[in-house]
Amino acid sequence: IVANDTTNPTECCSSATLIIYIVDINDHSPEFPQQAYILSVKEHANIGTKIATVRATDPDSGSFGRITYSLLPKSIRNDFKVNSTTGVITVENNITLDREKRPIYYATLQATDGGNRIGTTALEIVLEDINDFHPVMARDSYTAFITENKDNELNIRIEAFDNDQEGTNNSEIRYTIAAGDYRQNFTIDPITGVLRSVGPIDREDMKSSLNGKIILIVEAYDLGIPKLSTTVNVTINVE
Ligand SMILES: [Ca+2]
Ligand SMILES: [Ca+2]
Ligand SMILES: [Ca+2]
Ligand SMILES: [Ca+2]
Repeated sequence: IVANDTTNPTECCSSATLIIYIVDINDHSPEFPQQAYILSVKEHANIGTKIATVRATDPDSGSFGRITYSLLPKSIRNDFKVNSTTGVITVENNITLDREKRPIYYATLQATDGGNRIGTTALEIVLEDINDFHPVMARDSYTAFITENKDNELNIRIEAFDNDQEGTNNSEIRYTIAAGDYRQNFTIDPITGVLRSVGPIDREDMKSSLNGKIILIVEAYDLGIPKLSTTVNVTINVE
């Protein structure tokens, strides 16, 4: 600023330097780099397990650029948590995060600056399967009748189911004969569960205490790590 109270254009004046401060206004909302994020975490992961860090930016200064994070809807906060200052998303409840009940969660991550301007991004949180289901037999027990001295007479299918994710090792089942007298006289197809007799069985050769009854214990196990299994009794009456 120059002040001049003479008509002399030179050596006339006094001057002062004026610094103008531009006062920031809150003209930016927080912004996330992506409109949506697909995140994943193992089902039943421990409380506090870190899933991801999702942060927004806001170029305003001071509190107008200071971001607070929150998850919406409120009900999602029973299962997941976001650190309000860091944007780190973690597991909040390891029991309810159950892929067999609900495999995918949808949430909105909201960023709010100190002037209440808001930015949001969509979260899709996918639960990864763990092997937490045992195979379950289709029946409590199996009974079959075969005639002695006849070849390859037995042909029954043992069947089990597994609730873990379809098409993965966690639900893929194999069958085996785990125990039983005369088990060497039988085979089971490990994949189809079809149980067959191998060669004839002579009832008179069997231990009399068995009373013509052979009990095989068939095991069904999945291919998860660690594997889980179940067994069923198969009673074969030799007549
Ligand atoms: Ca702002
Ligand atoms: Ca589960
Ligand atoms: Ca599972
Ligand atoms: Ca399983």
